Amino acid sequence: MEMFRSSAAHAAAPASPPEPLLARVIVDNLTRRQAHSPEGASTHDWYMAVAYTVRDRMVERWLKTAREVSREDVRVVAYMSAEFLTGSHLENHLINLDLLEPMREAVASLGLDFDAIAAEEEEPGLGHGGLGRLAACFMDSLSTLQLRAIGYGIRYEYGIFDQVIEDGAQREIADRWLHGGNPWEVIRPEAGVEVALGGRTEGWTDERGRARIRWIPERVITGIPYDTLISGYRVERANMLRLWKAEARESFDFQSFNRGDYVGAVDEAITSETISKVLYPNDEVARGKQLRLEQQYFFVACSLADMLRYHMSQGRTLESFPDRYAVQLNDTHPSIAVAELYRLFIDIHGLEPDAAWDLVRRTFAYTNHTLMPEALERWPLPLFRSVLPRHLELIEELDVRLRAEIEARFPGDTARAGRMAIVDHGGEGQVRMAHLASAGSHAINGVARLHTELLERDVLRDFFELWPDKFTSVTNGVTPRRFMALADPDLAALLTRTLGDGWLSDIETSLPRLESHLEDAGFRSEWRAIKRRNKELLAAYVQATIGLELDPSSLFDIQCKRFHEYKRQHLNALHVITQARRLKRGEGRDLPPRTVLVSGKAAPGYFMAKLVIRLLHGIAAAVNDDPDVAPWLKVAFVPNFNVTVAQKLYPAGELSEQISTAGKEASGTGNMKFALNGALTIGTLDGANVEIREAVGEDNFFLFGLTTDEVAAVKARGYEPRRHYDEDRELRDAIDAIAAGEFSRGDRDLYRPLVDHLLGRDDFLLLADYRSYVDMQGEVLRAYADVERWTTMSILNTARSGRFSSDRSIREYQARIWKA
Ligand code: 26W
Repeated sequence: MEMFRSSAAHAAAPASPPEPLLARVIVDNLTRRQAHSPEGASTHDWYMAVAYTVRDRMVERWLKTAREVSREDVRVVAYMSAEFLTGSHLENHLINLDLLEPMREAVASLGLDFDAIAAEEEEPGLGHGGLGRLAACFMDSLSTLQLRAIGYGIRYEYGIFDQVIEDGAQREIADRWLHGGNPWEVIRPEAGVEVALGGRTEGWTDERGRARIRWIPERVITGIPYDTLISGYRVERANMLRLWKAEARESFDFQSFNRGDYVGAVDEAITSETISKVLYPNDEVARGKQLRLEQQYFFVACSLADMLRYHMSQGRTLESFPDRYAVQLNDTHPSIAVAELYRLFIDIHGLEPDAAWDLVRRTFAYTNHTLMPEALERWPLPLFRSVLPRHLELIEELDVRLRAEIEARFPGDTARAGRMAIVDHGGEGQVRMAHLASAGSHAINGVARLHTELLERDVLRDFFELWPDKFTSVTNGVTPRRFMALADPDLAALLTRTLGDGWLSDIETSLPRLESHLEDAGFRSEWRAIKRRNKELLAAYVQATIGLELDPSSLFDIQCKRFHEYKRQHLNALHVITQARRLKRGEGRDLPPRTVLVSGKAAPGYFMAKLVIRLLHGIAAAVNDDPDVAPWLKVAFVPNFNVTVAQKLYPAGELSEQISTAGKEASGTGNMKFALNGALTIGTLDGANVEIREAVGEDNFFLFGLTTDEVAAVKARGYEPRRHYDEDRELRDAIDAIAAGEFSRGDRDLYRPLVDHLLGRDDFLLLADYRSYVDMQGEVLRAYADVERWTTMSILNTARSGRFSSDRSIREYQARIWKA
């Protein structure tokens, strides 16, 4: 082992003396924490040793922040989210601590391969997609902007499934991310919380003769917090993520055991632990499952009890709670918090309902992330009553309040009151969580300008008309630390050489300075060379993963996101089929070659989405081995899209596919990551695409498709998708090819559900947007053929996308909602 040769060896180390301390500390951690000598250590042991070394470096910053929070009268942001898609921690912390290079050298000085060590880290897949990743980007920016914050969530034992592709079909594998141990978390058993569930309520009279209600739960479980440090970029502070694990109060029932009822002895433990066992795999579709409601209430109850306990332990008053904590509800998943805090104030702390409600509203703010009706959570009343009987009583009381407020503002408008009620008593009854969140919050925001407009105009129209001042819009953002510096180190190095060392702390003001280098030939050729290298790296990964050789001189056209019909991965497929048929006819061979890469998971129960994944594999099989097509067009499905895979895709992207039906994608954040890495967008005027196009300039954006209003008009007129099929020969050919089994080894039945849907309903207007999309894709290739023009457009996309930093988003939340 290098480490044990005489120190003379080290004298020869590169210019910036490596941190010998680092190497020594790593070996110390290997021996002390992993109980391994360097000789016998596995790469995983070295990873753990390196991880502990980095974690130890940050503990001081964390304790410093905690001390300040306890001493100062600062407001703490509590970000409540059922999902945190953090990605791997090691390299992100090293970027934030400016230790990546020194660590690479220290590890090299031990004769080890840093990348192999870093690859040992299991990515915590504690989320599905956009919402979960946004929460993680926000935590990075909260730390970097040195705002005191706690991220509250669930420590799922099994995160989002791993996707494997078998014969073109997705198969889900359980994500045992914890099996190798997790060096980044610290268990806090002393901060455990007891959470009640089920049961009934009963009245009682308190010492002041007041009629009170108490909750007699059917069962009580324990929540144990696990804390993970969240570092910031080049700052002396760190925040934390407090994720809750469910455990039985009594993890072992000796009486049952002594009675020989061995199953009974651990029964409670098993049932309790299931609450934090697994992340629900479906996104954008609310399935009223009891366990999901219990998961939501569990982490909310733990988190609010944790905040109140700390608040009271500091001798602070309940009245000052909203001044101390700004609680952000990341969609409706944690919105039961509104009723829980109301219950705690009234039932536990004996506050008067009016005072309690005022405190509740001043504490919460609610972010909506979707317009999809099926994604809005509505809990069946019987289920809700059986799990949370006391909360239902309180919510019924809140509905009385709400009705009074509506009556005062819209006298006699019972229809409006009915539409707005939190509890919809129609049929078996439903508890509408978006209504609870809206009523219980002082601020409501959408995640892109168009999205907020649609919220105010449609989904939350009644609430906007009642409380217009509550509504604001905060366009999403992404952290440049992970999605530029970590994912695209060559680009980051060029930006550091060009913009100076501090660019990463404030890309909103630094990136625009790139425009002054637009005419610099050296800068331009480096720009192209970096993109080329990133494409070669991705090509190597694709070769290694699916055994497909890609042409790094071709246009890398990438669509990576969750599979959903509104995201229209099947529109991308229709374009590929059309292109392949043209090439088969010998057309378009004068244009540059294109590589279409698609990546994303489908919810396990989402039949149509899984069918589109199969179709893409069928098309790839047909195209990639066809000598008349493959030299100009190849298709690659990159399996198991997650944060780690995403970090390989964004830097290599040249064309970013953001092709959702206008009015459906709330914002999108992948669109921002691609633009920041110099990719050009082909997209509709949907979500944040609208603002990206405004920022980069319409000449540097490939726009197509119907607008939101045009979509509404087409639907209002009565949409007949078959008309497009009849009138557009290329479209008809493409659909007929699918129906004929060309991508399913002649099986004409496999894709029938998809073809029938497209020709029958086509809810997401693929056929209506097909021609505009295919023609714009032609524009793209013609633009790509002009290397200098493309380089300019690419540089301008990066230079003008600084506003899509999550630092800017957090500054807006801070200024308009939290005022922390
Ligand atoms: C109840 C099941 C469920 C689970 C997750 C319903 C809805 C969700 C999320 C809201 C889905 C989601 O991730 N939405 C995405 O949020 C991103 C961050 O704001 C946006 O950029 C995306 O446009 C939006 O689809």
